[in-house]
Parts: sequence; C-alpha cells; structure tokens
Amino acid sequence: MSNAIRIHTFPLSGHCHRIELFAALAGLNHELITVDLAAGEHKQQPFLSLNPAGKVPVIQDGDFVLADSNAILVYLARKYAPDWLPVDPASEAQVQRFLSLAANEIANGPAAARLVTVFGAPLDADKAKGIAAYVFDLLEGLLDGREWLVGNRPSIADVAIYSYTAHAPEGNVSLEPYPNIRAYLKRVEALPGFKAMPATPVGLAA
Ligand SMILES: N[C@@H](CCC(=O)N[C@@H](CS)C(=O)NCC(=O)O)C(=O)O
Repeated sequence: MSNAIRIHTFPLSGHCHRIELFAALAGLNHELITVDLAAGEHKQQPFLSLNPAGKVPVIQDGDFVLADSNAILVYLARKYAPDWLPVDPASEAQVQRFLSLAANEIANGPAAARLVTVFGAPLDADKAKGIAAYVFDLLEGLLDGREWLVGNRPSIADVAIYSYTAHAPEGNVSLEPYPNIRAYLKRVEALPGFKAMPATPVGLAA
C-alpha cells in the first residue's frame, strides 16, 4: 500500500463520499484515514497542516496534498482515470458547471438540510429545503432523456452530484417528485465498483 493515495475522510460526509466513491469506481489504489470530527481532530495539528481550512476531505498522493472534494475529483480523474473527465472544451466546461452546482446549490440545499437532521447543525432548514427544490427541479429537467449529466458516459460530474442527492431524504427532502433523478441514482448505483455512503435513519429515511 506504500503508493496508495491517502484519503482523509469522515464516513457520514457526502463531500468525502464523493472521493471514496470515485476511488472505488475508478479502481484507484487508496487508503482511508478516518478523521474524528466529533473530537475536533480536523481543527488541530497535524490535520491543520494538511488543510488549514480544517475540513475533510483531503488527499495525499506522495508529497502532493490537496483539499476540496471537487478539486480532488479533477486531480484524480486527470491523473489516473481520464475517461471520467472529458478534454474537449465544451464537455469539460459542462463538467465544471455541475461541479459548481455541487459546490453551491447541492451544498446549500440537500446537504445543508441533512446537516440539520443528522448533526443538529444550527442552519435554516426551510431555506435549505427551498434550495433543494430549486436544484432538484433543475436536475430533473436536465436529466430528461439523458442517462448521464455530461455526454454518453459517467463523469466526475455524476460523482459530485450523487452523494447528497441520494441522501436528500435524510434531510426531509423527498425524491418522490423526481422520477428522472431516481432513475439516474439507480444508474450510478449499478456502476461496477459502486460504494454506498452509510445511511442514517433520520428525516424521511427514519
Ligand atoms: N468545499 C469543501 C467542503 C468540505 C466540507 O464542508 N467538509 C465538512 C464535512 S462534509 C467538514 O469538514 N466540516 C467540518 C467543519 O467545517 O468544521 C469540499 O468540497 O471539500
């Protein structure tokens, strides 16, 4: 395992699940290092020397250290699994569009709503659910007649969108109104190597 990519992770984090899922789907040689967020390990040394922002996920690939889930997906795909990140300008830009959606509306919508129910975060659940409705309405339309978000095969755009979308019911956000999204999640789950994020029995998933 000496050449393994080290992934500093937390099992119930959708941002971390993106990286664990991609490493599994792409068959990357990797090692998981669980960071004890409850004990505040991410706000102390030595973790802060890896990521001064005090957040997971972080990877170490040899001497190279990188934080931020979407940046990590770009790096890992470009370096080890190029089929997951198209190089033609239009397709690459489309992938970036969905990484932005994951970093903004998905994070502030379904992910934030789930933070309230799973971790008791002091966030505005109604506002988060409103953003979730907006982004899922958008994705439902974009997935009409499409199997994948970009092109004709899965890309890191799908990996970035998957985790918090699949676990939205834990944050009291129903996926019932979204048949295209539900079918799409099943396609991701059928991919060889798929790895699930642990379910938490809260919200609509209780
Ligand atoms: N933009 C970052 C967000 C990462 C993030 O919010 N991580 C959360 C876990 S899901 C975290 O480490 N929270 C601990 C904290 O902020 O104290 C990414 O995409 O990696």
